[in-house]
Amino acid sequence: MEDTIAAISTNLSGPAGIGIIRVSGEDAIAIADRIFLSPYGRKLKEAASHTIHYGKVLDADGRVCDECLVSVMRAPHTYTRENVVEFNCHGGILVQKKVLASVIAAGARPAQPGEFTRRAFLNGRIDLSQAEAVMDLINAKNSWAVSASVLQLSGRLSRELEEIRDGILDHTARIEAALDDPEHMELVNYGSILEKDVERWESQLNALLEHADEGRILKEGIRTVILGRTNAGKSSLMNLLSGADRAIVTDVAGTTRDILEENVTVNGLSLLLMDTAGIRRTDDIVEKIGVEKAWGAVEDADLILYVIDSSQTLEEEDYSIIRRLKESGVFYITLLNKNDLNARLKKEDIKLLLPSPVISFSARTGDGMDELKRILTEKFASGALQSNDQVIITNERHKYLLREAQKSLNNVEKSIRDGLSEDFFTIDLMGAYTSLGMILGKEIEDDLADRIFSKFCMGK
Ligand SMILES: Nc1nc2c(ncn2[C@@H]2O[C@H](COP(=O)(O)OP(=O)(O)OP(=O)(O)O)[C@@H](O)[C@H]2O)c(=O)[nH]1
Ligand SMILES: [Mg+2]
Repeated sequence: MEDTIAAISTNLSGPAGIGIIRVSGEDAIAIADRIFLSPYGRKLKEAASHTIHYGKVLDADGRVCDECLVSVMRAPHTYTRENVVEFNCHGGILVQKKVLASVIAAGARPAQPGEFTRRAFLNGRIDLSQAEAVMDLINAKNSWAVSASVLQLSGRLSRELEEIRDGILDHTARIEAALDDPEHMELVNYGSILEKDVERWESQLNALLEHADEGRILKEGIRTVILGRTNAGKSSLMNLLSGADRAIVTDVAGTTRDILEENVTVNGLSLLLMDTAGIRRTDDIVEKIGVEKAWGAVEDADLILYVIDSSQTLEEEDYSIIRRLKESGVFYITLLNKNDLNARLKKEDIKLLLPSPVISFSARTGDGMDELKRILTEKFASGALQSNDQVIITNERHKYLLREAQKSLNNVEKSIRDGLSEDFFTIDLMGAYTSLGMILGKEIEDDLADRIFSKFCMGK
């Protein structure tokens, strides 16, 4: 924490208009002054905080690397709460690397991934859940995931958990004081007072956990399994939705053998699409494994797209699929594919067998796509995913700790109901206090923070 760190904060995957080299630490401004040449002879150390200055950056030999604008931000009102300097140089990869090398030669150390955010955390500007929200925001794959991360970054989750922790501490302190000094403080009927608060906290945690599945969907995408008989057109649908020749399509039954995954966005909704092997009895050992995998994928799907070739009649395999879909409890949509050919199956035929939306579709012409998109958005946007105000838990670590806290609170309730003595309450109260604190990074071992920040990208 004592040294000054530097990294390229912009994306290095290709040339861009601007590249930013960020420097943070006590000496950031002094280091920047060593390599910054102002046409007006200005020194950055004399610059007011949060101002921006035009000049040249020199390398170790005094040669000009680039022209740039340099922002000077003094502690503590910065991202890291330390002195921060940002070189806004040209966005070429080589230019950025040269400017960074020059900053390093002038005395900074290359930053680790996530080290700026780590400093923001260690300096108390944000808590761990907010730091994690920064990473989620950067990695967000769709607009809902962005909103969820922004909400968490704003500290909504932190405040809710802090309030519960305050309450817990309050009760614990009162119980312990009374146990220490029974002559002056009484605990008559304390269980029933405590119970009301515990119940309220439990329902708060419940609400957070109830939306946690939406969080997974937001983050990873809706796990969407494309299921159907061989040659129904599953891989064609995969290609149509992903807008690319992702999967091999042939008229040979049994073309797809393995599960093929692809992230696609439909009306701002991300789907983790899985194309599977066509369902049929087969002696081919590879295909057999593929069919088993397809059945397996149904187990943890959020959505199933059941593809039927409408130019054919239903066969035994279709009836097993239909049975499985009904049992699965997963939301499914049936696509009567190949509607550009002569139909041998009608919507009504399917609706009788399988209560679900049925769409007349063609993976070849794209007919039915709009209806599919409409149903998808309707189902997920207006149904499950429209909890604008609710803090949505997107992080597995948070989910786990919320459940741990819930268990501890359950134990408190049980102790109260069983009429146990008050010191039993405090043990589990403190259990919940600790679990919630771990979400915020208040009770945490260093190696956990290390692990979390090591997953960050460079320069953040
Ligand atoms: N006419 C017509 N042909 C289609 C349509 N969709 C797919 N096909 C054709 O049907 C054949 C099988 O398509 P695939 O997408 O490979 O079918 P699949 O379900 O992935 O087949 P397997 O991987 O073998 O299970 C190919 O020849 C496609 O060109 C469609 O909407 N209309
Ligand atoms: Mg296929």
